[in-house]
Amino acid sequence: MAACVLVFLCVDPMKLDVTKTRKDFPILEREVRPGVRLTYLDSTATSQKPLSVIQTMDDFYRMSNANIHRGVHSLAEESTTLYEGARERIAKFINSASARQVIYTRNTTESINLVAYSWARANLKQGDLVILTEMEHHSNLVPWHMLQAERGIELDFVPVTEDGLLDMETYKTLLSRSPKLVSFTHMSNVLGTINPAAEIIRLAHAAGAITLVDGAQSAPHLQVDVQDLDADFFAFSAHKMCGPTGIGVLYGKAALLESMPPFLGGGDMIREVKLRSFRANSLPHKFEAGTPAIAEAIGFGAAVDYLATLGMENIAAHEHEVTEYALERLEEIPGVKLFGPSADKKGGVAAFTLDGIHPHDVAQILDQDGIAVRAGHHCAQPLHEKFGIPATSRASFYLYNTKEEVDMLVNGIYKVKKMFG
Ligand code: C6P
Repeated sequence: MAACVLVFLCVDPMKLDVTKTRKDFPILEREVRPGVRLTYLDSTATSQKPLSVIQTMDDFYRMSNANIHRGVHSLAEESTTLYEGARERIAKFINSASARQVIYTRNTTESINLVAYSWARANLKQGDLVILTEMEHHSNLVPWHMLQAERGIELDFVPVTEDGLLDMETYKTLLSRSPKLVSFTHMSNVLGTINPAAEIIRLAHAAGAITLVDGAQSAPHLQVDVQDLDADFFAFSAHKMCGPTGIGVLYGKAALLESMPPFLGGGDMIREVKLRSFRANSLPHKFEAGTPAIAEAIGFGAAVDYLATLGMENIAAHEHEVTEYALERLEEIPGVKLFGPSADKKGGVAAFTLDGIHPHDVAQILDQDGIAVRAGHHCAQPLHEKFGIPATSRASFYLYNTKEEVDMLVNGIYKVKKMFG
């Protein structure tokens, strides 16, 4: 508590102290090869982890490791308390009305699949319409393709405009066809577009549809308030928000989650089992079959503590500053084509092509200088098709990135251009 007070006395609470923040991430100190420092511009794929998360998980395995919900011995109680305590803090982080509405999953992908297998298979029949968008990640496309093949549901898509925004007028037209579900990404992992989620949800509800928000890219970067959004389901992953891999969350409105059948069957998700029948457990355990990712859930709790201490608004403001600078600098480079809207409508993502040079070559040459960017379709192949390109190079920015790193990227791109003549 005393430390908290000191932090706020010493640092302008509106401004993220990036030099100090970087010291929390041991990996940022490393050299990729002798003499070459890491410039990590791939947090959209996965973020780096602060010491507090690493230490929390290390402490758990050293001191408290035991299975949860299964023992009365001290360690079992301790690990259960830590695991459920993390759930409480994650619930608070997204302003869920209760922790029982926060279901632990492996990641965003599994959260979306949970809705597709449980809610959708119980509620959708042949001909029912699900609205998606053209900027979805494969995780929010393929589960619906699978259901379409199995059930004959219909899919339709909100188009993406040339400047990387959702075409809201067409969305309104699609809503007149009485969809059952609208499932969309809050923030695009390629264009960086921050979609008007509250408005999309309000319109969906007015048309009688329920909503699923893919928050994989928004939860790490924006202040998310699931009650304010009025989202029916909200899916996100720990590993993109300073937490470990192997743990994610599906948030859902209590009445919906209560009404849904279990997803996977096994231990912990049951109240009673007979040879020929079972009764499901209450929320949230109904959807958490088998021994879960205990250390990872506890690490996720430490990650949201870390983000909350820095302040999500401060994180978003810092990322905006770096992204705005990055877009300005990248635009200056002849042959660079950027995708997505202007900085005021997007998060910390800059996807681009470089005239005549394959994105994989760009990424590989940047790597020689320790600059980590991703190249490919970023699991958003239909979006790339829409723009008539097979792939992009993508630099992404998080709370530890600096304008100096943007300069490194820009210099690196000039070097790529020089190498290719
Ligand atoms: N995008 C990227 O490099 P998982 O893998 O389940 O944690 O997250 C899936 C996912 C879902 N939706 C969006 C918008 C995403 O960006 C991602 C993950 C990473 O862009 C890995 S492909």
